[in-house]
Amino acid sequence: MDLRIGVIGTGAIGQEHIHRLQTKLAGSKVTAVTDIDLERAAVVAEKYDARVEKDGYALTNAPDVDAVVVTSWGAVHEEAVLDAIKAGKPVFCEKPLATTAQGCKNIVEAEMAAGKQLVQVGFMRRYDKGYRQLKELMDDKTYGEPLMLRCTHRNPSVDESYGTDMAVTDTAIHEIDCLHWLINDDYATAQVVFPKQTKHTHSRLKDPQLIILTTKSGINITVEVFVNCKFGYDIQCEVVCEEGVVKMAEPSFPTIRSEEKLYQKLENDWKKRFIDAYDVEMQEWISDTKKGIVNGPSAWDGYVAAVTADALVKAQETGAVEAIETGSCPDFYK
Ligand code: NAI
Ligand code: ISE
Repeated sequence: MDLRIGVIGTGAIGQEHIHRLQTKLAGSKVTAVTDIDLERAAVVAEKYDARVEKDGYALTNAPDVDAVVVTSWGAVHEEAVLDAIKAGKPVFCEKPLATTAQGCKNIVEAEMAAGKQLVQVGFMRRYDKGYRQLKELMDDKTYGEPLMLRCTHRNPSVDESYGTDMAVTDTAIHEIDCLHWLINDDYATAQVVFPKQTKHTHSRLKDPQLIILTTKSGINITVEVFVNCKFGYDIQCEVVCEEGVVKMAEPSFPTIRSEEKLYQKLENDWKKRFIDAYDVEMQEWISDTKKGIVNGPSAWDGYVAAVTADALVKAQETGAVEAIETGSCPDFYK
């Protein structure tokens, strides 16, 4: 039987998820949608043969909604996820789980009190083929222990509303989630260094930034965030291990020989770069939800991401090395 899904927030990523759920993936059906912009919700509902609910609470509690997808603005995620937990319904929430660490903690506590894991956070990198290949090598310790990670997260450009903290909270947040999962370790410290700034940035944005994380076992991680790099969307991850260096595969494009040049295209859009990952993420969530389990990034992972992001934003301001203190992962999430 199809999993009947209700979607809260019919903006950009909400529409993309509804499109993949209704047209690409197996085993689910979007039955209801809602948005504070009810006209937008109505247009989307009509296009995808769903109905409109008046608000998130009504949608979550509707009898023909088995599970909820939250794709509204970050600031209202906490309330929507808590409603789903109260209703005992599985919920997939786009990042961030909540905009504060305390908000994420409230969700963790509510889920533990309910006694069953229901929450998955939309960190899609864990479903990307390149990262999964690296993860297999890390889990098997094929090249020994990881010692250092060198990553880049480059976007061609950002608009004027993007400020210095967003390099952490909106952009590097994907590495923050995916890297501790990749190397099976917990973060210990956070630091941010600002190199010479690009002329393409604006007064409220420091760009580029070098994020430095260390883990409890002493692994050193650097993530270059450069969001006005101009040349394309460029995600790299290299792990230096004891017995070898492993670099994530680049997305594959044909090699072109033309006009005395030999080159390959680079992706320029994060949606295209991770489109397969979003599909796999949602397909696995559907099948795990039907089995009554959560296998993807949990509410605890959402909390870890929020605490780590807070430490990095503090480090942007202080210039110091800041401690990352999440406490230990409750058995409930192990
Ligand atoms: P958007 O602004 O295009 O869409 C958000 C929609 O939510 C809007 O239509 C808005 O009216 C609606 N909304 C706001 N408050 C609501 C409420 N209380 N109830 C119902 N609807 C409400 O934003 P976008 O780009 O779709 O982002 C949505 C979320 O997805 C954000 O948290 C963002 O960080 C996350 N996101 C995740 C990505 C990923 O790679 N995993 C990529 C892009 C966005
Ligand atoms: C955006 O919100 C994303 O989630 C993308 O994956 C990231 O590359 C981009 O920098 C963010 O703005």
